[in-house]
Amino acid sequence: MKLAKVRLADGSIRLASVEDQQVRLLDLARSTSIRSLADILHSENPAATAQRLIDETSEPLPAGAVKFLAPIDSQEVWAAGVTYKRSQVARMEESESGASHYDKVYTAPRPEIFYKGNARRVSGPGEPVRVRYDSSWSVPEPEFTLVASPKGKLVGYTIGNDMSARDIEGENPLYLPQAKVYNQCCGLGPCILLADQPLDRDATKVKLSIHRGGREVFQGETHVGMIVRGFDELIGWLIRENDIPDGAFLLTGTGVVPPDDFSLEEGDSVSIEITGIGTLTNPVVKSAKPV
Ligand code: DO4
Ligand code: MG
Repeated sequence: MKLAKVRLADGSIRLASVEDQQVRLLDLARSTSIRSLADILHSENPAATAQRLIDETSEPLPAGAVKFLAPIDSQEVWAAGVTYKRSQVARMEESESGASHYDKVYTAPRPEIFYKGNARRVSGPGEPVRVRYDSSWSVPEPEFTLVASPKGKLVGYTIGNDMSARDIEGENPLYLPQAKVYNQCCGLGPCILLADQPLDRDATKVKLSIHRGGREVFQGETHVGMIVRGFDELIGWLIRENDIPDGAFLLTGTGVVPPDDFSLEEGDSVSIEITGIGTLTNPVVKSAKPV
């Protein structure tokens, strides 16, 4: 089952299940304990909880009749890095001083995990993602994203865009938080695929397409089977001495890296498609340097 947060034509925000381009609204008033997306995700059986809350009295809506929002409320967003060989190679090329760190972390028992933000920094489908005005080399990072409950249980999957300023990151590894965390630095959505069925990692493709002026200027593809780490392994490291009382999204790293002469520009459109989840598309904004 896929869970989404949607805005209806009357402006109200509702949770919904999505199947075959049909949206079925959930009625939270049917429950005394479920008040939010987090409550569904953190319940014993999220798929059964959502199914129970489907409002059978209302007609299914076509997906085009609602606006999909980022499927997040109180959760934190974290990201793992250098989990694909492609990312290890790209980081070593971009960073003279940091190359050996990227090399080591790819094979070390402890993965790279960093804080990416909260709902305030996240853009849902159709909302802008940002290139920092002080970066001249920025890229999207299309990432298969895990949804973890407060107990560290893997409850779902979604699409994440770990927007990254490669010049700032490459200049000095200590600048990583500034390269990764800023306004509108993360895309999430369009929905959460609940983890109630086993996932075929090799069959789960991650495709990135970037359009400029109506023309595709980059496209690349990988699959989740290329991630060098297990999902439970990554969540295990995330929650080690680090409580996530509201649950968390964990982006699992990028395996698609545009060529080194490519940087996003204002007006570009970034689309990330992941098998079984859908497509997350965001326009890119970049402000002029303030005077
Ligand atoms: O170490 C830099 C960040 C790595 C990253 O974000 C990725 O591999 O996706
Ligand atoms: Mg990344």
